[in-house]
Order: sequence, then C-alpha cells, then structure tokens
Amino acid sequence: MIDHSIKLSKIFLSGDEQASKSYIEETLSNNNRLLLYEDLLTPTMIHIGKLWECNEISVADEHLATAVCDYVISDYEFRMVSSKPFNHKKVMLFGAEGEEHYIGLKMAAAVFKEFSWTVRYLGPNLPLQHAETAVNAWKPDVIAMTAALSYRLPKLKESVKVLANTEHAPTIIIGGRIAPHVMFDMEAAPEQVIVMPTLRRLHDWLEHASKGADTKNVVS
Ligand code: B12
Repeated sequence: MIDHSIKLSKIFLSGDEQASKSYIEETLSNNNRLLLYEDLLTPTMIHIGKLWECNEISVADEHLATAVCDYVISDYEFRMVSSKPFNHKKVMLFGAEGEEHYIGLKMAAAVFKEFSWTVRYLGPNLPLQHAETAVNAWKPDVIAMTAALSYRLPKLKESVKVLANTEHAPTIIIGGRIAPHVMFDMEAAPEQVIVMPTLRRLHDWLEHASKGADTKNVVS
C-alpha cells in the first residue's frame, strides 16, 4: 500500500476530491473500511506529514489534503450507511482539550456505527468542563478520546480521572498517536480505561462486545 499512499497523497494535494475517490475505488477491490482507513488513508496522511516536516509542502497544502481526506471519509460513510437497527450501546467521541487532530477519531466513530452503536461525535478540542457536562447529560456507555501529541498527556490524564468518576462510570477508550505511549499511566488509571492504538483493535473489541461480552475490563 506504500506506493498507493504516495500516489494518493499527490491527488489529495491537488485538492481533487473526485479523482481521490476514483483512485481509491480502483485501488481497493472490496469495500473494506479497515483496509481503506488503516492501510490507505492513514499512511497517506502520514506521508503528507513527512512532506510537511521536510518543508516540501506548506501548511495550506496540508490543510487541503486533510480536507480532501475528510471528504473521502464522509462520502464513504454516506454510501455505507446501514439500515440495521441501533443496539442499546452509546458512545461519545471527542478530541482531548487542545487536540486538533480529528481524522482518526472520525474513523473510530464510523467503526462504532458499523456495530450499530448510537454515536455522538463531538469533534476535536472539547474543553474538559464541557465534556463532563455532556457525559453527565447523555450518559454514554463508552467515551472514546483521541490525542496525538505527547504534551497532551497531562490533560488526558486529568480527563480520564474526571470522566471515569462521573456517575455513570463509563468505559474510556484512548486512541490516537499518543496511545502507544500511555501505558505508563495504566497502573494509576481506573480499571475501566482501555488504550487502543488502532481501529483494528477497536473493531476486535466491538466484535467481542457484540457477542455479549461486557464492555468493561476487556484487556486491550
Ligand atoms: C493533518 C495534520 C494536522 C492538522 C489536523 C487537522 C485535522 N482535522 O485533523 C493540523 C494542521 C490542525 C495539525 C496541527 C498540528 N500538528 Co499535525 N499533523 C497532521 C498530519 C499530517 C496528519 C494527521 C492525520 O490525520 N493522520 C491520519 C489519522 C487517521 O491518523 P491518526 O490520527 O494517528 O489515527 C490513527 C490511529 O492513531 C487511530 N486513532 C486515532 N484516534 C483514535 C481514537 C480511537 C478511539 C481509536 C480506537 C483509534 C484512534 O486510528 C487511526 C488509524 O489507525 C500528521 C502526520 C501523521 N503522522 O499523522 C501531523 C502531525 C501529527 N502533526 C504534528 C504537529 C507537530 C502538529 C502541530 C503541533 C503543528 C504546529 N506547530 O502547530 C499542530 C498541533 C495542533 C493541535 N493543537 O493539536 C506532528 C506531531 C509530531 C510529534 N512529535 O508528535 C505530526 C506527526 C507531523 C510531523 N511529521 O511532524 N496537524
């Protein structure tokens, strides 16, 4: 897929949404969400990040590529919308306070929908105080958060502490680029916190939960 992600990044950078869609349709022989998200779009955006880091593209270019990627996800989800009835599980997703990276979170929301969860997607950078209010009002079974940068860790820890202790005691899933580095925190974190670096891990967990397993205390 590496070649494909390099080619797709060029198309993203041209800003051509339709050409991006066509390239993806030609490249992926089946409609597999994880293949599209994990193996094509994510490496494409990582490549965009490398170009940006090396000053080969501008911040504006990177914004354009992100906008096209966002469009591709929305378009795919629009076409894949399921008529299956919702199950009774509720998930609230958002980016930790200060966190602007949301593409991975949007993908995670789609994976929950695939398993017929009722999804409330609140986007990036949700101030903790407002997250707490929303959780108390809506009482989700699961809160899924994303963070990308290591300096977000203190806010993430604080968020976990506050949200895990809300009345409904939701399970908290932490994803995003930061996830592989959150392990040190596990000892101190409440038992309902699960660190999930990838969408495949989330998919497996949801599959497990859909077979009747408790959504709490599932080893990540
Ligand atoms: C686009 C982008 C931006 C956009 C984001 C726009 C948006 N709408 O998301 C903008 C311009 C805002 C931005 C800003 C910044 N960015 Co930026 N950004 C990127 C870029 C190029 C792509 C991000 C992306 O969408 N990736 C694709 C998604 C799908 O990947 P992902 O988020 O990791 O998600 C995957 C998993 O982590 C997981 N996942 C993610 N969330 C969740 C949630 C759950 C529940 C689960 C289960 C899984 C999961 O699933 C996905 C698939 O596996 C990356 C490059 C990269 N390597 O990713 C840099 C990158 C992350 N950014 C970086 C930096 C430095 C910044 C800034 C600090 C730059 C600055 N000086 O202002 C700011 C910080 C802003 C902030 N306050 O958060 C660095 C981070 C370096 C580091 N040391 O960690 C990177 C790596 C670029 C680089 N190579 O240097 N960025």
